[in-house]
Amino acid sequence: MPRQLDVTSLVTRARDGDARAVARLISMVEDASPLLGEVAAALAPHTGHAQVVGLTGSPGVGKSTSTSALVGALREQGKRVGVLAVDPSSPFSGGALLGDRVRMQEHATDSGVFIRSMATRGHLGGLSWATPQAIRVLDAARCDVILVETVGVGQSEIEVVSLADTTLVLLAPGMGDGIQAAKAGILEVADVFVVNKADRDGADQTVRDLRYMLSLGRRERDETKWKAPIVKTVASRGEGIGDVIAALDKHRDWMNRSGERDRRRQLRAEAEIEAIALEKVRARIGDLRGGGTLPELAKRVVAGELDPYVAAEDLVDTVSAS
Ligand SMILES: Nc1nc2c(ncn2[C@@H]2O[C@H](COP(=O)(O)OP(=O)(O)OP(=O)(O)O)[C@@H](O)[C@H]2O)c(=O)[nH]1
Ligand SMILES: [Mg+2]
Repeated sequence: MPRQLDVTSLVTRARDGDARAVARLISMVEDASPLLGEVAAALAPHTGHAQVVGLTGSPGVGKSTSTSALVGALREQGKRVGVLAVDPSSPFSGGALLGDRVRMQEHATDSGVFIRSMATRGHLGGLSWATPQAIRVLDAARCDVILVETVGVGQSEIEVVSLADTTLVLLAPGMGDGIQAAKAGILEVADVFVVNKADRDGADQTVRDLRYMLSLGRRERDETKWKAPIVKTVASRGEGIGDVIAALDKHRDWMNRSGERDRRRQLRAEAEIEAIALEKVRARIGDLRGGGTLPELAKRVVAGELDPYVAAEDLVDTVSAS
């Protein structure tokens, strides 16, 4: 790889399905390469086609196993598939996700599948910043479906939801998941519920509990609204995966018909712009520290000449003007 990277040719190669070019572009995103702006510009005209599917749920519920099974089923339909495994708790790419790599091994040599682990801790703004860019890379690389698996830890669940066109929430029997899900507010954001490990005792009870909790939230019967279906699976044996795919297709059609797809994408773009803008503002404030503006303001606050609110206003004005 030459030192001077030709971004345009990288993007062209990624569009032709060159896995190394895809990997390289995602690395540039992850490392916040100085060429990031150029990368984003080169990707932009080629994005907006993929269906982005988020998978979330408690640790060990079967997200990776389901992802792998979904990849297999989508490949049988001839679709090109991208997989992003996002671990917001780890600063190391691949470390905590090693097990996933093993599970994904069967797809490792398939040229129609791109698999990438991302660690987002240490990134300012966590998921909100690097993951959407990685999704753009896979989208531009002509993936029909992009599966984004996130280890469920509170905020990141909500973040992955805002990234996805369709959100799968996974539960398993006997994990007290239903109640946890209700607490996390995840019930409202699920487009499809998957009760995995249906080979275990209590799966039907989990489905009943879930139905009951959903019925509590659905007071008015608005027929135009999407009602998240509940699908039972045994991901480790591939059972029910066809039903999950059918539910995904149905949700995609509804999203297109109802205008919800565009509404979500609009919100997603707004959040993305905001995250990048905040990042830029932070960087500029950092520069001002070096330039003396921030220390100067601080000195005046210490001396009682200025209150910190006025000083902060000053700082924002200086940043906006620069
Ligand atoms: N009995 C049973 N076990 C399953 C099923 N699906 C997955 N498992 C097992 O459950 C364990 C966890 O599965 P994973 O797919 O790694 O779960 P995960 O949600 O990705 O886990 P984290 O990424 O650690 O949050 C593994 O040992 C799987 O083999 C299932 O349908 N039935
Ligand atoms: Mg996993």
